[in-house]
Amino acid sequence: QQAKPKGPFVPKFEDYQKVYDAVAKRLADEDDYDDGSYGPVLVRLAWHASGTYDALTGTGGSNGATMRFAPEGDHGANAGLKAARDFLEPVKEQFPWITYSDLWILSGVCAIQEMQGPKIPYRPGRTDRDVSFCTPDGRLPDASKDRSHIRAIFGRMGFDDREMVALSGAHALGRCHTDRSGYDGPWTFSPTTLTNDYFKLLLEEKWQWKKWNGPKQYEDVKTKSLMMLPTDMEIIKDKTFRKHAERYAKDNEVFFREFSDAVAKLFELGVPFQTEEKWTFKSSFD
Ligand code: DDH
Repeated sequence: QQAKPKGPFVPKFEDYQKVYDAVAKRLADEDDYDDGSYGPVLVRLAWHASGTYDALTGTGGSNGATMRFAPEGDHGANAGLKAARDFLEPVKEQFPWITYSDLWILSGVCAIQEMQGPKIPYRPGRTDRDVSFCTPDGRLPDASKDRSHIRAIFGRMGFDDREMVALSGAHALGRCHTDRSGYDGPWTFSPTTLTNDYFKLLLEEKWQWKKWNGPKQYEDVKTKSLMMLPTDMEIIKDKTFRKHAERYAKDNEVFFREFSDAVAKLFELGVPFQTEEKWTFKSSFD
């Protein structure tokens, strides 16, 4: 008879792949949410956990999962993300050894890959931290603002113009909700599949201000069923941003490569990793 292994359970790649598989299965099963998938809101959870990073002070970022607590969970920018956190609760119960911080980011990676996006390299090592690590409100972007705001917010995290445009391509996914941000509608016709359509539509469609009582947003002239935020429109109004938008609109492979690099960087901001090695999870359709 073999002796039981002693010491604490040290999860390996296979164990994290099992968590990935469980999230992927839930994504496939729970298909009567929004446009048929929790994928977009999971991506947004991982991004809002990471996007609080401030390079100058080293505060914020995905280490800590402090959005679980007020005040951070109640920040206006995080409205609606409880749906994503609640969706992951059964997975956390099934794999109690994983930290919320690692789970949220792993789920963002899973959602991107399961929505046919590029592989996103991942490594674990985030620890959960208490309410005292909550970041102040105002670190995430405000959609009503212009290019100088985009550069200030993403520059604070350590991104350059090219990376800012690549990251914006995430708006191929999901939609705006009037009861969350106040804005309304999806950016693309396939909001549960990652493509470079966000850039194609931005550049190829005609856009006009939507006439309504809500916050200022654009609608496409042809169908009036798509939307762009004021910050989205800055991506083609600014000369440098536009150059990258055109590259991504022309070539989905280039977009996928640079999006993957930028998202992997975003998801690791401020995390004190113990290991160099990054993993690539197998997708459910590999
Ligand atoms: Fe975003 N985003 N985002 N976004 N975002 C919204 C939804 C989604 C901004 C504002 C909004 C990124 C950048 C920006 C996703 C991913 C990413 C909504 C609507 C607003 C408003 C929320 C709601 O009503 O439910 C602004 C401003 C910026 C900016 O760059 C200036 C980035 C970098 C990402 C990323 O993932 C890398 C996703 C996905 C959604 C769809 C969520 C959903 O529930 O559907």
